[in-house]
Amino acid sequence: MTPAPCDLGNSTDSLKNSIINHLRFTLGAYVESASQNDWWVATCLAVRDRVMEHATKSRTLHRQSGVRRVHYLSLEYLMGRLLENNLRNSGLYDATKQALGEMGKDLDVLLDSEPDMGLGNGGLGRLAACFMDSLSTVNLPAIGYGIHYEFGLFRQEFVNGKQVEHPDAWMRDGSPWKIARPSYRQTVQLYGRVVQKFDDYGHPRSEWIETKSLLGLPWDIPIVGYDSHTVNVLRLWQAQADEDFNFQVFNEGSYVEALRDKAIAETVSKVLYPNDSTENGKELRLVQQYFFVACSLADIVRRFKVGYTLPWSDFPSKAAIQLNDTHPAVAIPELMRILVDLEGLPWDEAWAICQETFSYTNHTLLPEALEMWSVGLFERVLPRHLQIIYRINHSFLEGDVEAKWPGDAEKKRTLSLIEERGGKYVRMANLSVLGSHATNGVAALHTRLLCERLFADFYALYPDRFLNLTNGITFRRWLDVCNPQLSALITETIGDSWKKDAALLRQLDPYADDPAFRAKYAKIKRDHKVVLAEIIQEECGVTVSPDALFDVQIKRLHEYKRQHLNLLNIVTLYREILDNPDADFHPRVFIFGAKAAPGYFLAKNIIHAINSVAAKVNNDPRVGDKLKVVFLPNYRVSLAEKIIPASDLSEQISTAGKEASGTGNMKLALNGSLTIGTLDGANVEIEEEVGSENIFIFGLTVEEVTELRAKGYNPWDYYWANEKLRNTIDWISSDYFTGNAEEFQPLRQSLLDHGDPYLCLADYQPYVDAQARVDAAYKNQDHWVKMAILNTARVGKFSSDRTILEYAEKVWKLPQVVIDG
Ligand code: BZD
Repeated sequence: MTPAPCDLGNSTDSLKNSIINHLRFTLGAYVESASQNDWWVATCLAVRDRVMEHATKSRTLHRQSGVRRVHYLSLEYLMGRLLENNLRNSGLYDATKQALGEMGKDLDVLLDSEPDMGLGNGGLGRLAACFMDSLSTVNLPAIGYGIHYEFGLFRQEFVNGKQVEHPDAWMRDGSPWKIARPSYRQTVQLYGRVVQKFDDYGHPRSEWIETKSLLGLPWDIPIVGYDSHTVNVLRLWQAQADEDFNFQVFNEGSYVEALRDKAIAETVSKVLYPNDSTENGKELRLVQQYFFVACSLADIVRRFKVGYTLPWSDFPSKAAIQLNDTHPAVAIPELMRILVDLEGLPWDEAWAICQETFSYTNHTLLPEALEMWSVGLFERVLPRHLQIIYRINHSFLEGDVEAKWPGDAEKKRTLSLIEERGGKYVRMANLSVLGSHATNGVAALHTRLLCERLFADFYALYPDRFLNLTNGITFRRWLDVCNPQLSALITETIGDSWKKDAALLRQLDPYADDPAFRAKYAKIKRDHKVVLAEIIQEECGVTVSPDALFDVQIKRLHEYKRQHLNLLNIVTLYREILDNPDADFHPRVFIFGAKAAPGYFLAKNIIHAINSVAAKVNNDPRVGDKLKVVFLPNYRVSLAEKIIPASDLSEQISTAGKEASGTGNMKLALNGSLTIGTLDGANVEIEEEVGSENIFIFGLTVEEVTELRAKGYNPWDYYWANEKLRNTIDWISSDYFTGNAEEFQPLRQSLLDHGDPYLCLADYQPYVDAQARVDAAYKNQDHWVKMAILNTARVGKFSSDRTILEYAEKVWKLPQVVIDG
């Protein structure tokens, strides 16, 4: 008889027992002398035990019922901390807090000691993390696949105002959340060459030979949904050396040589590339992409083959595969290789299966971010995949393209999977569109521009394959976890159903007119500002008043996001305060958080400029409390969770047409921070939801940007026409801020000599005017709070549960499968 597993109850006593057992038997520590880290690990493990039960149940039920599952392929997952989210989602928060309290431990202190799991750069990686939360919450059968990076996104420090990068050893001490699954290890081939062989019937078959191999060890992280028993997993692959490969060398006594190869193999999953908007064409990056894709597809195929013997034509009815941008697009030729070379399917049949299986999300319109691989490099690393891509391309250009535009060489050139100008490159975006049945943009405006511009010819050929799926955020982490006070106020006012149906937040609308509710709402905001002021004091050594307006710009540093436009306004205000000390200006704290890609010179120059202006402004006695500027170092998910609830104003000021969607804009609006923004990305939809009277919109529209460029944009015209602007730029590029007039010449040159590619000068005056409207509005606190409440009440659309349910319905055709408790 199989003995029953021990009882894992959710009571305080049961949790206490589990924590103590883990301290003693897993960690070998005495309760009396256990370290803080021991307590944190033991608590995580106690929670994990309870979660794993549901993970096993979910997996078993999904397998037994034979439902289709979605496989989310992403090179990045920006998970942040997991303990608090898992506690709140699973309903164990109160009991655990009490259990620890009774043992003399403070849960909040433990929560704050957890290192962030920062396996992503920015929006794209965080979106993947929000989606994993929603998939479990709305009971969809899903598996996330990615890379188990040893080092996540670098840790940022400022030295003399300049960014310095350090490695992020997030799991140096291990992580209690991940579980190794050695029995599902996979072997991956790379390099080598292709030969033609013939099978017993005389049919030609390609064989990929003389390859190098690499092992992938999967680590599973359970993903707990809110108030649901579905626990999906995130499966991350770690690269290891294939020991057989080195056996010979090893036996010959070349011990050190053999270990050197092992070290080389392990570099594949060593570190996350820190670029969020330019491709670098590095071989290791391509190897990373193929490594995780090949492991994941082999895993998906393994699961398809276990248990039942279905024809391959049934594969898409069991497995949907979502490509998070083009980074995993090599999955398309990889599935073709599996089906044609290994399984012997006819080409056309295999291609139909591929298109039915894959769908692709585009996250950028920036031309420099579109992924392309040089044909030479691609051929060396993945020779068989290149052949497959050539054949796909040939059938496409001579088939559908020729049929629609007979003899049109120009159409063939733009639609080809191979870019031929200036060297030959594989275009991963074209491959992704062609190999999928659905391509989506991430906000309405972005999707429109994809159809009209980036993929116009593909759209003309296959209009039904394009759709919009506006991004969303998980309201659990971005309200319940990061702002439990506001979450509690909402629940006490309208009940807690909003946590699963965010549209219900609209019920808060009438409370904007209720002075008692407004007072409570305003107090919560102020309390968060007090906490953030302490963090600012600690991190930046700057004293700020919680009564000032907290003006926040948090996102990756990029010219198109225009942190430097924000800086132009700050310097303009600085001068105004000096010129006109008695002006009625409400005190403001400008708060930045941003990492720059280590090789992005101008982005680093902008960080240095902001820090240098901050140093002057913050120490100028003539300014006093009126203006403070702080750049919080090492922006990351756990820091965002502290800044967002304390923010009054949300800076979303990208050049129209450049930000695909943005998701920080949604998090800030949800927490009652009013947006000052351009009509770009999801800002357009935020305005539609909250009402134009509750947002500060300014600047050129996409059409106006196009028009201005067509007629010839010259930033010098704006420079000479606007004295304030001229003085501002001249001042920044003088020696005033650092003692060295050379320091910010790169910034000045970008704005003037290099043509101001993101139109900061054109949008400068409208932005300064919009900021003046903000200042005036903030002076009427009652009205401001009302607007803030209406933002919280009206952004229900931006819940990632809504987004995920749309993917499930329109793209994946997935059933919801409820798991019993
Ligand atoms: O994706 C971002 C977009 O810039 C945002 O507008 C959008 O809201 C989010 C989510 O859809 N894109 C990224 O974050 N991109 C990257 O991080 C990235 C990473 C590696 C290589 C290229 C881009």
